[in-house]
Amino acid sequence: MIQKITRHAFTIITIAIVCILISANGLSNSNKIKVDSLSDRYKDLFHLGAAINQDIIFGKDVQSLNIVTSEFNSITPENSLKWLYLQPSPNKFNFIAADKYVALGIKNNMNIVGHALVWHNQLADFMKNTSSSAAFTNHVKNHIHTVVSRYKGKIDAWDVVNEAFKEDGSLRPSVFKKQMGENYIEDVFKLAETADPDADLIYNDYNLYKPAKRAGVLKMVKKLQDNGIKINAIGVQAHWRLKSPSLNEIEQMILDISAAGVDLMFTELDITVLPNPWELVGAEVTQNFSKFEGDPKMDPYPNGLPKEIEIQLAKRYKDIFKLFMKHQDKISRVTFWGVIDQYSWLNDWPIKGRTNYPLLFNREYQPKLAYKTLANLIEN
Ligand code: 9MR
Repeated sequence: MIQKITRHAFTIITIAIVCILISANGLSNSNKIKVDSLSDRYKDLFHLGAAINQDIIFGKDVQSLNIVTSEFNSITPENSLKWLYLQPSPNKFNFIAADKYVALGIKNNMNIVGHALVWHNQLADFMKNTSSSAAFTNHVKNHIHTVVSRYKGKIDAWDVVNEAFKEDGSLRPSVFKKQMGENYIEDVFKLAETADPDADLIYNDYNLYKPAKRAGVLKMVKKLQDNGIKINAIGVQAHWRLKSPSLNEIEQMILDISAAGVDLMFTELDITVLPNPWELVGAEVTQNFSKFEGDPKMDPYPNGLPKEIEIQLAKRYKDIFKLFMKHQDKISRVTFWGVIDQYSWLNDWPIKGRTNYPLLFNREYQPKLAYKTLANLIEN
């Protein structure tokens, strides 16, 4: 009898425990809030991307890689697809990093950007030393054909030409202009289109919020359009500061570019929080700022970002994104130039060895206030 009662009691207790576990589990499931990634939140507005370096591409920086694959839906190679690395000597291509980069984008179903086909920087030395114009042009044809065809149907958009204009809106006297002539931009856009007719073709540059430079670029766009040459978008680099450009300047730029009948992509967004030597010494870009290296006045936050600056940065990102949201019909992508502050190019430019904080993730791979502010701009 006692045995029977004990058996019953045991059964009842077991059933009770199972019920408690089931209901607790149900409760926790119903309480679980799914938190969307940043790119999920903005997915109905525009692609949200990040530029990724070699360590991310090769999976050495796993934490950054995890941020990229979970938070962004577009990638740009920070350096790996530049001419110097793809074709360092004539017709000797190295596709190891580029293949890995493209495979990463495909695996994660991302929008994949190619950066950049024609640029006077990070160009192979042999191109700078080629004396015959015909040979130079053949190298350009070969480069564009080989690289763009290899990733046909895989790379969604190409920065075909990067930084071809001077601040006054005239064509930069680059080696491309010197060797291929005034119409080289048209020629290389045609070459890119032939190699992959379906890829979006972009002209990419900085300081386009400045009217004179923008006017020069938009004149070129019109020339291409008038001649029936495909150009899909203007890439606005957006290496900006806490206080400039003004929101009015940015808005005018958005309106003007859109009115030219091309798409607008913010291709390289970051915001420096450090003092700018140009403000101190004028506006000559080629100026050497090495005299400021190690100057504590120019590197005020080596041990961490003060709260009030972090708040200013978040507010600046918020203001900019509100503008982007207002004009989302004209903007198809916003890409940050990097993932965590530690590896931003802005730690070394325009003064080497500073500690900058321009991005959405800090040196501990944690989302900053700026990230949270942008996430909260859009309801979960
Ligand atoms: O972020 C890139 C940095 O690692 C390179 O050293 C630098 C060389 O010029 O290029 C940086 O990326 C540039 C991009 O390719 C074009 N627009 C300006 C970017 C910042 O300089």
